[in-house]
Amino acid sequence: MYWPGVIKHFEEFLPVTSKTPELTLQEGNTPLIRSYHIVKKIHIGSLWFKFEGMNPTGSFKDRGMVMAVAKAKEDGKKVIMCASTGNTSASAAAYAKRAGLTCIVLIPQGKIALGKLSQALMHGARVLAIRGNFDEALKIVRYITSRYPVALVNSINPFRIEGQKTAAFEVVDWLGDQPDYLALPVGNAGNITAYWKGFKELSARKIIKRLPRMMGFQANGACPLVTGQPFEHPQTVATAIRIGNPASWASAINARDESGGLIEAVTDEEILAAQRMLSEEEGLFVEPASAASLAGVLKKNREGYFQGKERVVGVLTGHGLKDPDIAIEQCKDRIEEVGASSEEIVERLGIRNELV
Ligand code: AN7
Repeated sequence: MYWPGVIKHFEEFLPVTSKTPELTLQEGNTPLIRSYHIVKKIHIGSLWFKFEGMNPTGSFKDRGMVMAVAKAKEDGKKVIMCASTGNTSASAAAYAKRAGLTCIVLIPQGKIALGKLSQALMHGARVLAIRGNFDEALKIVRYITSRYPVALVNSINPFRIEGQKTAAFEVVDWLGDQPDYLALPVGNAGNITAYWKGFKELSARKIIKRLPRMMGFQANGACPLVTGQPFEHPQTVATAIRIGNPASWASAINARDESGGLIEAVTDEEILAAQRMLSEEEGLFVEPASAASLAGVLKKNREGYFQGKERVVGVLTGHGLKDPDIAIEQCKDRIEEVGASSEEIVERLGIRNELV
């Protein structure tokens, strides 16, 4: 079946006018994959993964970006700009080209995953690596975009949230109903804001009867929404969510409280263990930040949080290929070097029963 992308498919829910240019890389319509194996370790009814790494640039950012870039173009802007821990820059760079606009990205030097950097560069964005962190980069982008004719496409741009909320619509479409819990990683807090907005709109239109509880998870070296204080020097292996002062702070807290949910922290070790579990047991390769959803669900399960019948959706925000370094770092010892010889390999594998 033909999929026209999120703007066309969800037109009636989005700020689309007769002047909004057509724009799509056929983002959205990502799979909601049922857990076969990991679910057995958790005291819940069913576990599903919304695999946002299947979007055209490999992360959930494409949903909001297509909307923000289309609106920037509608507004006559020629240049878009963002600060990014990586995925936003990859998405902005791709959609800018698609729309015929120029893209400038500010990234924290040395702290973005290789796959994301390669995307921004290959799509011909102007890439400025600042000697500072994401929060400093965002401050600079806010300053420049408020004074020059450059469109800001970070998630403080409300069109980003509008596009991103379509993920909530798809969860409900695929599941046939709302989940009981939606677990997701939280960095700048645009995504939790967007999902909550999406679910509330479905509820207002009586498409769902109850609202899910939102479970946000930050890395414990970068968990301002948990401590209530900005982190001046956020640190985590999950570079995507290495953010010390989330732009959508208030709306994240609102999503947590209105939904009766929670925002908690998980350790880097828990994040990496969940990342390995997803790839080794379920066949799903995600980047470290994305594994924070599962790490959080496993943590709440250990604490006896679930009753046993809940339907839980974990959002897997970005593809594992985004960050090959951290993946390889964790398992490079497992590569076995052998001679180019059948006998040696049969011997090494310990294969016994010969067919012939
Ligand atoms: C894989 O690209 O902030 O809480 O600049 O890349 O909406 O910020 C990325 C964030 C989760 C957190 N998972 O989402 C950026 C950026 C992945 C991400 C998040 C990000 P928000």
